[in-house]
Amino acid sequence: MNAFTEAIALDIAHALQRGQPVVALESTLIAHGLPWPTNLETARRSEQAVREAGAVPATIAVLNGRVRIGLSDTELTHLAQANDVLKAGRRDLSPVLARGQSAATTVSATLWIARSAGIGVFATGGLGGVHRNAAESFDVSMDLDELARADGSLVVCSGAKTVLDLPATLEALETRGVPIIGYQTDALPAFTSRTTGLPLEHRVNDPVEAARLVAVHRQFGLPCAVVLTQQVPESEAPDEALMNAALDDALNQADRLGISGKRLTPFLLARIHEGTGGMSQSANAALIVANASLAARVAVELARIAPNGPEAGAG
Ligand code: PSU
Ligand code: MN
Repeated sequence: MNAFTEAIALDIAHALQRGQPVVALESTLIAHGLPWPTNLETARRSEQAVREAGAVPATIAVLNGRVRIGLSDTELTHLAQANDVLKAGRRDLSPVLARGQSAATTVSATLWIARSAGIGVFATGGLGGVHRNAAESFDVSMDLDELARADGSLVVCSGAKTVLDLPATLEALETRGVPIIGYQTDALPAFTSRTTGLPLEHRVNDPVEAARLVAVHRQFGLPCAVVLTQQVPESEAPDEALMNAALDDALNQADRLGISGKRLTPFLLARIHEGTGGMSQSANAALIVANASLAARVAVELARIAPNGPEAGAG
């Protein structure tokens, strides 16, 4: 029992009570990361991928001033279609809740809500991180600080978004002591790009190995999340040259138009989707679904080997 008990859909609450695997999914990529109708399809396919792997999906958002863990299809559709849904990081939660507003939750907000509800496994697309001009703008996503305090959570992603300063993002994770583990890869993936060429020191090759690592991390009580990162499926990776040209163009446009702060990520993603003729968009969708599936497979193993983890409601 906790402050979020009443916000949890029944199937998720039951799974948590019984120590069955649950995977949290974020909603910003639905409301602000992908265009209609790819966003709704991706949200549905992610939930389906979690179910197929034997876990229960828990998509998280704020609707009319209430935290919601587990959404109906009508609610998912609303998030995907409405244009008045805000983007909420952890710092936006209290004002959005107090004013009765609706918001999609980013990695930082979703991770915090999931952990508070006892859900210890979370899947997303690309992490937020250090933006390219951060030395001047100080634009560093609150995702990083939340990862640093999300003790025992597992976050499955495809590295950090290509639009970021990726070497600086890796350094920032190191500073915060957050382990980042390659899943069947030795280098950091960059979202829709399969590799940044930036080496990762740690690697696992299957869900069992990943689950063991997370179980050890939890046993030690380390105060941060574990990040598990895999590449976009090879058949879906867009052409690198096309991607890079679209990215440069998007960054220039953002600079010219003075787009900054929380509008920057959605702006860049939309421009890149346009600039690659939708190729980055289908890659983006594919990696999100693949991450949901991997998170579920690891959650199933975790529930098997460490039945007293946060999934059992102890978190
Ligand atoms: N990755 C995606 N699409 C997204 C995001 C990440 O595939 O929309 C979102 C995530 O919700 C992440 C957020 O937490 O962008 C980071 O935003 P910012 O850079 O404003 O912190
Ligand atoms: Mn930011």
